[in-house]
Amino acid sequence: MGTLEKLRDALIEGKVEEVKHYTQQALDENTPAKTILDQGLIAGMDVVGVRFKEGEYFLPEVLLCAKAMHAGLDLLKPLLVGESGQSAGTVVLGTVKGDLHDIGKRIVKAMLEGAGYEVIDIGVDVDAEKFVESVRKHKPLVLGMSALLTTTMRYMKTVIDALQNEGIRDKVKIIVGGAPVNEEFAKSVGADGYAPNASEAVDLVKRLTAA
Ligand code: B1M
Repeated sequence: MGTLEKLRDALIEGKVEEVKHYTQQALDENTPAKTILDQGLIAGMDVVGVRFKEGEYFLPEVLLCAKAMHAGLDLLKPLLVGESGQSAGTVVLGTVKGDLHDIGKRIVKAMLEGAGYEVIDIGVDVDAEKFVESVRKHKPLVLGMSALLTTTMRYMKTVIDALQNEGIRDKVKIIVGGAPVNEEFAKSVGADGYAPNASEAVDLVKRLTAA
C-alpha cells in the first residue's frame, strides 16, 4: 500500500498521530502538497462522509476524523500557502449562521493565501450582522460564504439581503461554496460566483478581481 492510501486509511480511522506521520512521510517522498490533500486527506474525508450518512459512524468518530484532518492540514498549509509577496487584495471568509463546518473553508483560505490574497477568516456560525460589519471594516474585494448543511445554505441570501439593505452590496464581489451549494443556487441568492472546490475558488476570485 502506498503512503497516500495509508494516509487516507489513517484519516478514516481518525488516527491523529498516524495522519501526521503519513502526511510528513508523503512530503518527505516529494509528493506535492495538493496531491496529498486531494488523494490522502480529502479522499479519506469522503469515505467518512459516506459512513456518517449510512449510520456506520456517529458524531464522536466524525469529530476525531476532523481532528486528524486538521492535523494533516496544519503540516500542508505552509506549502499550500507558499511564498507570496505583495497582497493581491483582501478576501473575507466565513461559514454562515447555524453551521459549524470549517474544514473546506480552511482549505479555501490556504489556497487563496497561496495565490497572494490576504484572507480574513471570520469563523463559523457567522450572522448577517457580522458579515456586514466585516465588509465595512476590511473593505474586501471578495466576500466568501461557506455552508455544508442544506438547512444553513439559505442563510447566504439573508446575508446578501442585509448587505443590500445597508447599501454596500455593490462594494464587494460575493462567492459561495460548500458541498450542498451549486451554480444555480448561487445565482438564485444573488451571488457573483460559485466554486465547487478550493482551486476553482482561487480561479473565481482571480476572475472576479481582474481589473
Ligand atoms: Co457534518 N454533515 N454535521 N460534521 N459533516 C455533513 C455536511 C453531511 C453531508 C454528512 C452526511 O450526512 N453525509 C450532513 C449534512 C446533510 C445535509 O445538510 N444535507 C452533516 C450533518 C447532518 C451534520 C450535523 C447536523 C450532525 C448532527 O449533529 N446530527 C452536525 C451539524 C453541526 C452544525 O454545523 N451546526 C454536523 C457536525 C459535524 C462535525 C462537527 C462533527 C464535523 C465538522 C468539523 C469541522 O468542520 N470542524 C462534520 C463533518 C466533518 C462532516 C463531513 C463528514 C465532512 C465535511 C468536510 O469537512 N469535508 C460531511 C460529509 C461530506 O461532506 N461528505 C458532513 C471535507 C472538505 C474538504 O470538503 O467542506 O465540502 P467541503 O469543502 C470543499 C468544497 O465544498 C469547497 O471547497 C472545499 C475544498 O475543496 N468549499 C468552498 C467549501 N466552502 C467553500 C467556500 C467557497 C468555495 C468553495 O467560497 C467561499
